[in-house]
Amino acid sequence: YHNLKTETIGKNIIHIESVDSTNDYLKKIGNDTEEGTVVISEEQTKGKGRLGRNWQSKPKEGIWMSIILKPEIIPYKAPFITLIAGAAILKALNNLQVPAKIKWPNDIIINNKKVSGILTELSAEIERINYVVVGIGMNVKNLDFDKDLEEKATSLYKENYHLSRVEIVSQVLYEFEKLYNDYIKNDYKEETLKICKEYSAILNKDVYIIKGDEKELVKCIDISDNGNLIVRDANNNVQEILSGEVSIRGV
Ligand code: BT5
Repeated sequence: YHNLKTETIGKNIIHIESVDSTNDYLKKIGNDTEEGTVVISEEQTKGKGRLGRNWQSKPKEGIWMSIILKPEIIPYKAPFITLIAGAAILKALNNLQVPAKIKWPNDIIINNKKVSGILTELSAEIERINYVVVGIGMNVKNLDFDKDLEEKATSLYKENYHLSRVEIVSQVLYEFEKLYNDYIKNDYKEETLKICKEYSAILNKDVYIIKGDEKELVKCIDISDNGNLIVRDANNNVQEILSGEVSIRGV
């Protein structure tokens, strides 16, 4: 990672062969670890998605990495960091000529299949953040997936983008650092919001919002300043959807 152009993010990189989950790795050492430390593993034996779901992370096929952050912001502002990571991934991929889109809040897709996902975890007191761990998974070299994922997952190689993992990591961390500093130091969110809207796969579309066993058909109309999804429901009421609690499925 010698060509890394960042100042704090990735200054310290821990590269390991195998781990249960890079998020869990950082959470165990969170209080004693410097902001910006990045853990990258060649394999995860228990990669995690949101809400207890599984993230397939086979050896050497993708980027399985986590970043630890110690922002001095109030805890409720932490979920926006997921959108910052999403915007950084979109910018990085677009810099590398890969036309990716985002399915709010945490899915990066190519040709309607998921290529990358983000899992943000927070350790906080009432008013204060101890640390935030941002996990990024990206399928790079996978040529096939387990049966249950075949229809909905893809990799950069499968889409004919032959990029090296190091190059992508450098770009993602570089773009992430800029957007993250804007947010933490200047409370500046516009660039992240602009990217998430411009490359959105769901704005102006009808989708199902899935929350537990409930499923509701809505039209996505905007992303609010704090990163929530604004939708219009079947009764023509406008609702603001918080990330973290829902999944979104196309119609
Ligand atoms: C996510 O959850 O998309 C978050 C994924 C975060 C993974 C990174 S890897 C480094 C760090 N360490 C971890 O342990 N995790 C993070 P969610 O939106 O809940 O999506 C999970 C769903 O995506 C699963 O239920 C599958 O349907 C699908 N999925 C699982 N593995 C996949 C893969 N490799 N590629 C595409 N889709 C996958």
